[in-house]
Amino acid sequence: MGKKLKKMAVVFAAALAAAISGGCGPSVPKLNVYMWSDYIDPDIVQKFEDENGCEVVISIFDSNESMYAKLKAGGTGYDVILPSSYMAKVMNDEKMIETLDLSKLPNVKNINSEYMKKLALDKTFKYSVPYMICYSCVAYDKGKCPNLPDTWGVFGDSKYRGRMTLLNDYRETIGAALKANGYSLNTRDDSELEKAKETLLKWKPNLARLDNEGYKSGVQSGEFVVVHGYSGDLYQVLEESKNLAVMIPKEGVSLSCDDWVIPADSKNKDLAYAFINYMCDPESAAANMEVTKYLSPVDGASKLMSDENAKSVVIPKAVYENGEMIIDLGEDNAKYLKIWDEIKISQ
Ligand code: SPD
Repeated sequence: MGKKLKKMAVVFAAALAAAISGGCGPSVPKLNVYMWSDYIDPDIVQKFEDENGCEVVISIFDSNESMYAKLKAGGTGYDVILPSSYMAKVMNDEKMIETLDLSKLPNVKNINSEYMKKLALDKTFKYSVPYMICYSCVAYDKGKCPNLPDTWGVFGDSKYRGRMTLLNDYRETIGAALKANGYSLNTRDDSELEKAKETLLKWKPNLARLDNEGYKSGVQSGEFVVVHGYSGDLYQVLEESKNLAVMIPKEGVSLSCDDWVIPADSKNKDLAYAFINYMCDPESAAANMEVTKYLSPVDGASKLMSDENAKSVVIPKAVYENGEMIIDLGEDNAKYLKIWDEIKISQ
């Protein structure tokens, strides 16, 4: 975790302590944001609060599915949520989120038009606004895994048994096994999915666990030597640990984008629009990229970063060439969930 994100954790702890001790003060509007961890510059959040006379309260989820399950179980009170594009589509289909009023989002003009044409799932900002583009790849300990081959097949190598993790994210991890077999990570084909399941059943005994958050400190501390993770999170870790390197499997990786949406039951819609609009400003986007190491689709943002930082968020050409955007599979999603259940219960 970088210095700024550590600072955010301290501020969060202080806010929690104040809340528990019953601290009181002038009441200001609260914007409740539900999003992934280590994923925003705390200084940008502070600037938004100062300029809008409000308090931003950030709650964290660690997967699209846990967020969705929480909302379906009655979780309310959020004003802005940050699902991946394929999950935003599901939420839109199920009328869980607002149809956006673009007159309140003038800064969407800054979103890169090529991104919107080629990769975005919601091409007209009907219900979502893209925030950061992500791919998933592998980080490893260079000392303990010299000459690690650039293939998903490393998860089948029993040499690293008990010291590897795969993401606890069914689209990402089944996607990795599909790619390892040369298939699309959006396949609907039963025999291809069966092959991916067999691959995962072979990999599973080599894993310490399926993990979506702990892999970052785990690979830093040396508990794990090979971890599957989200690109920016891995580059955040690499910045602090010179013994680690990133490997991009040659068979191809997933691409996804996390998109801002406004839940239909938000009580602070105007503030929610203002927040999303603020994140589409090039200065905010540049600051968020510097901290998170993900690539923002906001035009003009990279120019505001140092050359070194701007270079560090560029998505390698090979990722675009071999990568595939995760899309929503509608009813065929059930095929993936069935396999995932079988993988989870297997020993
Ligand atoms: N710190 C988590 C950042 C989340 C990155 N995006 C996840 C995409 C899942 N497909």
